[in-house]
Amino acid sequence: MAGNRTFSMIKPDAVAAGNSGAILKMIEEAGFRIVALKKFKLSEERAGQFYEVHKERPFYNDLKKYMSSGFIMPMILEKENAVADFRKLIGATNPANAEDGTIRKLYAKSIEANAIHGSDSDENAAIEGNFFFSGLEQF
Ligand code: DGI
Repeated sequence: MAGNRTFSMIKPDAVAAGNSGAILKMIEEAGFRIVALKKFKLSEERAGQFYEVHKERPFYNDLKKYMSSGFIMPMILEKENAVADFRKLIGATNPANAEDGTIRKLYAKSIEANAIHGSDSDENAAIEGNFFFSGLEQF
């Protein structure tokens, strides 16, 4: 067994800044296997679906606009203890609070444009992976 899986997505600010390669390198060097990966733009509607849990929050409209403002790179990752280890690698939601050496500390621009997403539970990892990838793409 190669471990379990999490879902991640490099966000528009980091792709636009040319940091996707450096971020993928950090992910691989931290021991994650990239199971599936693609790059495209989300519509505002699809971005809103992805962040539906936040639909009552004051930042929801801005978040939808931001997440559809440029290319994103969704991916499925595999490693022992994938969800928790990946959250550690990316750091706190607000980069001002992220620890040194984390992806968000290095590359995030703000609490909204925070470079990368990482699922917060095994259940959400499966839901979010299925949102972006068909079963055929998840071997
Ligand atoms: O799981 P996380 O991405 O670390 O954080 P989350 O699930 O609480 O929030 C999802 C995204 O929503 C987060 O990556 C950026 C955005 N967000 C969260 N809190 C705020 C926010 N955006 C703004 N503008 N203000 C916030 O307080």
